[in-house]
Amino acid sequence: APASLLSRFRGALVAAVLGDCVGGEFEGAEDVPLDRVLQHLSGLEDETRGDGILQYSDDTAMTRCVAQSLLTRMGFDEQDMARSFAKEYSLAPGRGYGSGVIQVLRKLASPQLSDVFQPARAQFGGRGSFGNGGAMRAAPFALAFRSAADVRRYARFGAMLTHSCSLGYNGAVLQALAVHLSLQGDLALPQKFISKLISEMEEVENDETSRSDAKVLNLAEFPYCARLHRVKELMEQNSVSIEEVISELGNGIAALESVPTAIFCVLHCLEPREGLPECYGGLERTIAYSLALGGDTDTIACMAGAIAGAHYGISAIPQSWLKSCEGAEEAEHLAERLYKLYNITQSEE
Ligand code: R7I
Ligand code: MG
Ligand code: MG
Repeated sequence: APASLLSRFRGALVAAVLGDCVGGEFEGAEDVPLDRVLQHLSGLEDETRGDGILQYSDDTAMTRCVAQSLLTRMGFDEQDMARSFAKEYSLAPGRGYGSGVIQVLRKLASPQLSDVFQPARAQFGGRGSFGNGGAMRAAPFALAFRSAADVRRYARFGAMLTHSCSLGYNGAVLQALAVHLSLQGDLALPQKFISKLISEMEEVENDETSRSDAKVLNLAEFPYCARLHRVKELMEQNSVSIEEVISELGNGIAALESVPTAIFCVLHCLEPREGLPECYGGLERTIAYSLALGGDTDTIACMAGAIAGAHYGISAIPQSWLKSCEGAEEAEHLAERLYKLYNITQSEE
């Protein structure tokens, strides 16, 4: 039976934390043999293992801020969300934040700041960051707003607090939309799922700023749509190597090189795959496969985890994995509160 909506809400936020926590081990690694990934994951099941809990990173820290702000303000409030990011950073600066975003988070802490979007605009010579820091924390927007239009609008503003380059915030929009569709059960028809995302992103990328950023950065027109078309092509191939995925889609810290990749991980792992244990379900496959790509593993596994968790639901996540992850219980609690908010808010569609 398909998972209930509440189970999907829980699954989305909890599997995101799982991906972040287990992905930290391989962040920045170039070659990650599948053996090492499976060893790392089976180590989580070992009760006698003495290495304790896996800490979450900035991905989860900022996702919690987004969820908490949406809950306390019962919607999007840029001032509150900005303050929440700044406070979280000042309390725990050592969670592995991107080297550029730290400057933004410091500026957001200033009580004199009136335009909370200004510090992000000053990044990287005035064009803004194209890192995946907006996308990695985008899942809660899909749990707070019912309509695709609202998910798009607020995921964009939420990302713009730190990422003012269109490649940065459009990546967040894509990630939030992927979670939104997955919550609706759309992954039951994978081809339709990817086609819907492409047509959404055709609208999103059809604005002057996105078009000119793509040009300035020497990218194809409609860069996210182009990557999503590659995802579609890879889905139609009989077999796909890790190397092909990395060269076609990327595994880097830029949103363009990680959000479509995370989406591919979920789609690819809907079916059993060679090299992955037969006892694994789809969610376990998705997490393991994300880590095996190397590169920005915590973030790709976090984003793939959110999309997959929204599809399979909470019961697909092994308890033995979760018990090693810092913040998993808190994520479940936030998901339950967002579910209540979702059910009292009227749909605008
Ligand atoms: O995007 P951001 O929050 O970083 C998120 C990543 C995730 O992998 C987390 O797990 C954590 O490890 O960091 O932080 P930013 O500093 O905005 O962007 C990340 C990096 O992308 C920067 O430090 C730059 O190396 C690169 N980058 C850019 N480089 C050149 N020009 C981002 N934007 C630009 C740019 O415009
Ligand atoms: Mg991180
Ligand atoms: Mg990362």
